[in-house]
Amino acid sequence: MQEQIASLKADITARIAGTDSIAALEDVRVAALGKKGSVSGLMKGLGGMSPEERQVMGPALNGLKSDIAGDIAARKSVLETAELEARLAGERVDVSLPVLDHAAGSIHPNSQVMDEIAEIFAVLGFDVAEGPDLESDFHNFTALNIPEEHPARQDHDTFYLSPNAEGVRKVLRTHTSPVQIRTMLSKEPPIRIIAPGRTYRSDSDATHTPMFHQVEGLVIDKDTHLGHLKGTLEAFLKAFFEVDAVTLRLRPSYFPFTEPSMEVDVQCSFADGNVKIGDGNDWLEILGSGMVHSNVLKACNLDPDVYQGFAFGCGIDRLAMLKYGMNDLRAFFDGDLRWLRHYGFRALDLPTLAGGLSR
Ligand code: 2NM
Repeated sequence: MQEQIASLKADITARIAGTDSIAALEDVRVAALGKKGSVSGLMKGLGGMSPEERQVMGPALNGLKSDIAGDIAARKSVLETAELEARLAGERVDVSLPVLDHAAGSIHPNSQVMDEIAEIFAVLGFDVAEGPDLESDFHNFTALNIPEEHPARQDHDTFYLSPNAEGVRKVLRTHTSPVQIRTMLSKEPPIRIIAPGRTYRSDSDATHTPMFHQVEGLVIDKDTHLGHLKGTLEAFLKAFFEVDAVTLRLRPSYFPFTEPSMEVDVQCSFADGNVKIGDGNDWLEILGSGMVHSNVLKACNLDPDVYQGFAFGCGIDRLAMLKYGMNDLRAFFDGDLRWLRHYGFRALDLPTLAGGLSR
């Protein structure tokens, strides 16, 4: 019997060592330790032994069983490591390979303009904030002082999703302002952010697409005033249009989420169909802005007697058209390679203020 155990052990140990996969190892385990396995068969014989025999063979068989279980576990971990390494080797990418033809692709004007804007505002101390495209009614409207039944809800030509089981319907955000709401709800002032991204309104013609891009900005602190707003926008527009000076005109306007609200025009001139930003005898409407409404601050749990701030917003597509002389918004979404190559923003060039934004 002792010899039988020793030879069985040698046999199973050799088979374990010979396995080359987890599946093969499992077969060996079932053949040895499974209900009808060889070791289990020997264990069954214990019942017919004399008490003296059983006292010797019981522990011997239990030792065999636990030795084999240990060997299987050890082999399993070796096989698992080998399988993982083989998979990783198969997925290996050589990131040190040189880019063969990086001029073949180009950056979309919207992405280029977003990179330029992020760079300008980074130098002014602004973080980039992001949020979901699918928003709640609260973040897109209610917290922005646009209550239920407010006409501005219709003005926005909102895309609504079907209500869920609880009757709650989400909206495709009509502006990036919900990102500002989320930021005010989750961060302590001082806050300085820009929120660039996709926005959606049911509107489509030569100057409107149902999905478009916006950038909005928000500053909240204890003594923020209109002077900060004007200075920030002046610095931004000067850097963005790469001119030495811009003249701004602030016209009174109305937004539910700001009070006072103003439209910002920039002085410009038109010559042979080209617009030149900076000076001249014309004005171009370029941004909406204002001081954040006290109702918005309250909705974000900020005390209007302690905190104030300003916000602004504008269309990225429109900024790109003005800066790079594009005349039809629909070309932005055609995916026409000739159009993209014509503007040719190089894939590996990141705009920097020091290096020149657009070169
Ligand atoms: C605009 C114009 C004016 C704006 C306001 C806010 C918030 F969340 F602070 F209330 N975010 N964005 C704002 C203000 C946006 O876009 C034309």
